[in-house]
Amino acid sequence: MTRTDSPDRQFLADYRPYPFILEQTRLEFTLAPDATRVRADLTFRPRNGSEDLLLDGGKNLHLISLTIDGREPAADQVTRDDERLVIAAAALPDGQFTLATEVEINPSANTAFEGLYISNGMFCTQCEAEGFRHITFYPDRPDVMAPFQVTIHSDQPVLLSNGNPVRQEEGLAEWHDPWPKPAYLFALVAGDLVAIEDRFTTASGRDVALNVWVRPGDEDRAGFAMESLIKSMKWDEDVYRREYDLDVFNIVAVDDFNMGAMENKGLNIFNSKLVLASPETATDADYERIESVIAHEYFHNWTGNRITCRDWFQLCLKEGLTVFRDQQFTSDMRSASVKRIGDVQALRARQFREDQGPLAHPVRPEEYEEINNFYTATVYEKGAEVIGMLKRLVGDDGYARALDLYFKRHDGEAATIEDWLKVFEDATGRDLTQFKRWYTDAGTPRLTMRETWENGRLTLHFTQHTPPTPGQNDKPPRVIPIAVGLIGPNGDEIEPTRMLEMSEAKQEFSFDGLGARPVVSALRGFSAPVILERNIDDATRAFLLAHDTDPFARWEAGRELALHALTALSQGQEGGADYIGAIGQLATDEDADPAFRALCLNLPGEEEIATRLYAAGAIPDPDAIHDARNRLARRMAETHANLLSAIYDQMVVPGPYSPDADSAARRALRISALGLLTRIDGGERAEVLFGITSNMTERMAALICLVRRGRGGVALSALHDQFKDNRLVMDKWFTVQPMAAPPADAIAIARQLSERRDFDWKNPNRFRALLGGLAANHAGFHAADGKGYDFLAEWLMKMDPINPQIAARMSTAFETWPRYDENRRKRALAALERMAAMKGISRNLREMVTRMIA
Ligand code: 0A1
Ligand code: ZN
Repeated sequence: MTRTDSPDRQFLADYRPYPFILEQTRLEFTLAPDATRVRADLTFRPRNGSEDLLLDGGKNLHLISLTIDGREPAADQVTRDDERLVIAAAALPDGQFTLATEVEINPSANTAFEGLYISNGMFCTQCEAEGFRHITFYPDRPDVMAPFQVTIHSDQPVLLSNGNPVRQEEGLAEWHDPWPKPAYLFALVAGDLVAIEDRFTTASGRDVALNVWVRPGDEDRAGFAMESLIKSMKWDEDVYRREYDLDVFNIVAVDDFNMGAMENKGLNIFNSKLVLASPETATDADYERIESVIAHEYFHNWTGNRITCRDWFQLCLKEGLTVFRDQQFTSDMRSASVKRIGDVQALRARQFREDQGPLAHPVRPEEYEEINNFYTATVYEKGAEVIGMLKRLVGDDGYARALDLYFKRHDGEAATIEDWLKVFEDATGRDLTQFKRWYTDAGTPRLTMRETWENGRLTLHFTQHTPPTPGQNDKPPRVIPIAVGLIGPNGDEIEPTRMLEMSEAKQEFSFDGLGARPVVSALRGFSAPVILERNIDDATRAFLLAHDTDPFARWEAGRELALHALTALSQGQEGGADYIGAIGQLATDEDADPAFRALCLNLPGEEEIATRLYAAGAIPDPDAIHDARNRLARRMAETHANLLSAIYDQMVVPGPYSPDADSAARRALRISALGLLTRIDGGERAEVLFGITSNMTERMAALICLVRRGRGGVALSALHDQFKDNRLVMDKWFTVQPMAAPPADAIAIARQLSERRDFDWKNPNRFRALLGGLAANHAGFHAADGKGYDFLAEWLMKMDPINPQIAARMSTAFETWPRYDENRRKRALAALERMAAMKGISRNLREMVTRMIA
């Protein structure tokens, strides 16, 4: 590793099982905002021989008492430092014993939202990855699993924890979770909440009570979350044969939450933005996201909870698989091809970007300083892609057999990637030694394809190469599934999809007996997360955009055309004619799904263009890219004005709003047309639409168009007046202004917004809304004078002492700094160095900035 060594660094190679078995965990909470008492009774048994008992627990735990089987150990047998408590082996009985501790903690002082904290007067917890150690002394590691018995004393009306309720009375509740679990899956909620209720009967007849808990007044926005939960439960039974295993399933929405949601056993806790939705406040994208995250957290019940991770290096074991499952679910609920294209776009925007820069790491990292910094697109989204490839290689039946074996063999265990690959080997007989490189080697492989044609034989010549990433220079070839089809000159498919398996650095595949030279449709369905480089002209791309039967490959052909035009335009060359022509045809193709047509009409974003230029060896110029994109959009609008206007009128969705996929698809196409038309109509349509529509999808779309044209004032005030008391809508209001502003105004706008009283920056959603909005304005954030970098760094340094996770997460806006010109690089580096030098910097932010500077 090129990074500086640190005493905090953890290594996969150092794994050792915990020397004790934890047989039972009993917790008793007496809740008070400033002084909560936590009593823990932990029954241990030594695994073998006598060792010291190490318990995680930091400075925030005020120890009141500690006994072993009821007796206090001698003072010199218990030692403490900033991170743990150690009980000397000599103080421990030979066999089973119970350690009882009582600590006092202060939830109202917990601004980092890790452990037990208070959000809007409600007690709640977040324990993944290492939050439980802020609640009590405990072996806070995922391979230590135990059944939990929890008692809560509190005057809050609703008291929840994991498992099944065993006692509920005024001021007291008792919960029992029979399924052994690690501490990171513990949860507690106490507050003034109301539930919307439903029930679900599992395939084997278990009657499960379902509740979505929200603050009074929010009940009418929780129905969609409940519907999504029921669909998820049914789907996991139908597709994976997985049933729910408790009598209740609770979901709670909280306003202060660092991430999206959390899969605590039987008590999922959600960021309220992923639960609450109504047509007036949520967009189609919000609805789709809610449906998929509810599914994701529910699916964790089997992939994460029943089978968990041995250690945090194995995070992708539960996250890659659960993302893969939620993607399958959404494909089944909505349009599979549109979902696939969306997932590839997200992967390229976030994961390829990560792989291209200083934060690149393997899907299964081998070292870290702060595990919270590894909840990344690589672990999640690339982790899911790797499973998709595995499924392609072993086939659907092989995958089903392997998964059945996985659940059977590892239920109740804390497993590893080796265990995961072994079930595939055992179930299918396939050797996965080479495949494992997808888990251990970072970086996006570059795949090149060249064609030769001779006497009715088409040969595809492939090479693969993975560029170096931090700490990994040489990467041997890996197995790559390449889905290929052939299209005849008349546009008919002559060879349906075939899966080629590449395993060497260089390899050829031939197709014989062909009458005329076909056009190759390669990497269909994005069969592997690689960058495919092929020499192909715009006319052939336009042909594929018109004829390819694989929706991904078809979309990709259009994307490539657009990117080709945009990179040329941004470098002062001509381009775009083929793309504009081909898009006109596709936009009028009434047989194509409107959502697909919308995807094809949307130009690649500026960040994507920059990534493409950098990958091709150029230095991206953010202002030139912004300009090129504007010019191409304007030309598209001018060329197809009538067509776009017809689409805009035709795609009105009649009747009351419904978030279903078909209606959303029509709105998506209508909005794409609006975005282009706004380039030439001065914003007239957007203004009218904003005034008359009542759904947030169209209102936001119109607002973005107006802000982009510098005409957002009236609409922004109207939205503010109507929704100033709705946090989630106000978050959108804070995002859209810096995000869609003309780049030259973005920083001033962000600064002005940051000075408002309602910029409640300690709320993670609000902070992300404003700073994330600015970072999403590519040319604005990367302003040549470095003001964007300075502004973000200033806020990260302010946030770090309050909430290090959020500061570290948002610092990834800097990860692309090495790709820009020298002036920008110098300014970004100066901002990073300022942060690195900050006194008292958190481990979270320190690790991120050090990796980015290295
Ligand atoms: N396991 C959750 C994500 C999550 C991770 C960390 C958290 O706090 C640091 C919170 C949530 C998921 O995959 O949804
Ligand atoms: Zn997850």
